[in-house]
Amino acid sequence: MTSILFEIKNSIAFITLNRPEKYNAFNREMALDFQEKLDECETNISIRCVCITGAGKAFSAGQDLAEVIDANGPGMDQILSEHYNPIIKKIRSLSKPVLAVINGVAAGAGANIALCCDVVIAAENACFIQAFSKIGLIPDSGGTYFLPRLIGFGKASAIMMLGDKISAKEAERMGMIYKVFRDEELSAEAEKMAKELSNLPTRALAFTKEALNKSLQQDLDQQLATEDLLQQKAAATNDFKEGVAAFIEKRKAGFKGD
Ligand code: LHQ
Repeated sequence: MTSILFEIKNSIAFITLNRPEKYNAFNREMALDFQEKLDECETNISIRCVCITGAGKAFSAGQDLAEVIDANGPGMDQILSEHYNPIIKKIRSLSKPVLAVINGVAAGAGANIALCCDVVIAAENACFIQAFSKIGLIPDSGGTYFLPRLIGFGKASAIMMLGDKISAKEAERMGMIYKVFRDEELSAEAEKMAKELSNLPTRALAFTKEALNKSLQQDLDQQLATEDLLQQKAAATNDFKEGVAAFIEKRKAGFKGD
């Protein structure tokens, strides 16, 4: 059984974490395969949206803890540098929108991979756990970067230190994620949102993502300069011409992603 399922349908790449009996916990094989699929999403120009979810009951329980104590498993010096850090960087630099569809528990690195995606939606029964403190680790996979920026420093410290289980509804209320849907509606809503994202002007979304990435570090002057530069790039796309033409002609725009 392959630990990552990958399907491209109507310009949308569906990546499914697929070790359901282990709550889709990451071992080395799954982490490397995931990276390969993210690379394919970048290079395949037919893909205009990436949708990540988990098979079975969980989204992902983070690192496979059995692998950590396996003498033949990867060393502690490899797990972040070769597994999770490249995953987070690939998602943040991917020039297509990444939609995380949280179907169940997202714990440890599983939670923080979810939180670095562009749009995060979840089922009502899903939850987020910064499980690290319970096993004597610190939050990783970008968690200490994204969570305080999403929900504020105080709440992030409490959640990370206590390791509390945060329900999807609570996560939505705090601004940790975008929206919650009823369990039985999640996959239809995810397909609808992925379709919408894939039909938008893909290059403008990539420039938006680039500007947002930079906004996490730059001051206002630098950010205004970044917007100026990227807006000129957006204005040079065919999709911008199409967007304006469609507005003037009072019709729906047909963006092609170029
Ligand atoms: C698992 C796991 C799991 C293996 C559930 N591994 N099997 C970075 C640096 C270096 C090293 C370490 O890691 C990291 C990054 C990290 O991600 S650290 C954080 C690692 N994750 C955790 O500590 C979470 C551990 N899991 C749990 O706390 C619970 O399983 C949760 C809260 C996720 C779900 O609880 P339940 O709904 O009660 O399910 P369960 O505990 O019964 O789990 C279901 C099955 O999945 C079970 O297998 P079994 O054969 O007994 O039915 C678990 O053993 C397996 N599983 N998480 N991380």
